[in-house]
Amino acid sequence: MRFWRAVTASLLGLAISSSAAVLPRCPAPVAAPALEEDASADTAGALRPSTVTPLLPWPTPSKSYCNARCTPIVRKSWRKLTNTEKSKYIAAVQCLAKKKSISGIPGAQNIFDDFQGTHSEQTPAIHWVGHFVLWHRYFVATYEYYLRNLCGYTGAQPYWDWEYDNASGLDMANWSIFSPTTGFGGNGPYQAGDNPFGIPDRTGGGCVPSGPFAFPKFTVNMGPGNSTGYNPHCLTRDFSRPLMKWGSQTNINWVWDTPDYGHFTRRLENVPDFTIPNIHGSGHFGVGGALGTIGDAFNSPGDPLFYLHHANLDRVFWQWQWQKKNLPRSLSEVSGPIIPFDYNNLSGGNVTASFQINIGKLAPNAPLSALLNTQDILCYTYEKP
Ligand SMILES: [Cu+2]
Repeated sequence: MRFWRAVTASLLGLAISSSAAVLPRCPAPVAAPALEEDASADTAGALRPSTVTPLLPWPTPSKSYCNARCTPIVRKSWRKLTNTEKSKYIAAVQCLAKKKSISGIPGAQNIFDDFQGTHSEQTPAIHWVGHFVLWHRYFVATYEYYLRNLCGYTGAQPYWDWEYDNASGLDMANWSIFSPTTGFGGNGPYQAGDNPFGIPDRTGGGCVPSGPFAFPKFTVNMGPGNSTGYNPHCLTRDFSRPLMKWGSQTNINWVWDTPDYGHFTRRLENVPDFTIPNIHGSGHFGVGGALGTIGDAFNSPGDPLFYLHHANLDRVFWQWQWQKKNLPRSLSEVSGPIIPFDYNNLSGGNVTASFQINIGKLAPNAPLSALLNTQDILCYTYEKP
């Protein structure tokens, strides 16, 4: 695990070496997804209508594409965690927000901020590009690594399957993810404010009033916008129910119904237009609206929910990859523009497998080729929902 040793070195402030990993193809034990039965697990899912049918069956990753040294940790849905597992995850996030910053980003006070600031600095280069989905995969996996190796968390990064919540028939105010006692807290109170993009039916905008990330227990230390100067403020949310509904199984199916990486990743982001659905926008703007932290393109990782939202997008990608008939292709092929929106390559070329992802001082650079397989230098898989 030379690669993660280098990440550990970066944790300790040591020199960072870059990695040029290749896709190993050796048999590996794949952990069977074990489902923990616990009375405290959320049962709202019983309301899920049977009409929601995923287009793709659940994959069984082929052992022949997995690194022999990797016994993957299994990422589970937030609503399936026990209350004890939930509180351990939240405690680890709070712990990360107390660890001394290593990024050198001006306003960053702690490692949680280092992640937010790293995303903020790179926002103009990592969205509507070919590397969007793999940049965010690496970013979330590195966050998971820090939670585990710096804050004693023993689980995997949970995901928020909003398509399930959307299909439950419950109003989003009642979704378990927003519980102030066992979740991330809910909407902020309504506050008038600028809404330059015309987010429909925004209902909040103020500080998240309760739960583990309420001010001043938890502070967002940079932003809004592209400033990474120190500006401590409260976590805000601004629910927009019409935009949250974009996170549906129907829209996931539309993203899945694509022949190759380039078309897949383009559909995942779709276009920045609030009248056209996209599943990436559901978690960001359904929760963040116009004034919420997670709706701020630069500072969205300032809301701890960011990581559960992006883990779900990564799961959608993972399932699509492992369901493709041509696995060598879906574990090696990349495309899409280097310059945002340059889908016709008028300004630059397409990314290639050797294109380097950089997440600043948080981890060594990694080529796209090393991030396509979640059981290579990364080492995780997903539990069946
Ligand atoms: Cu992003």
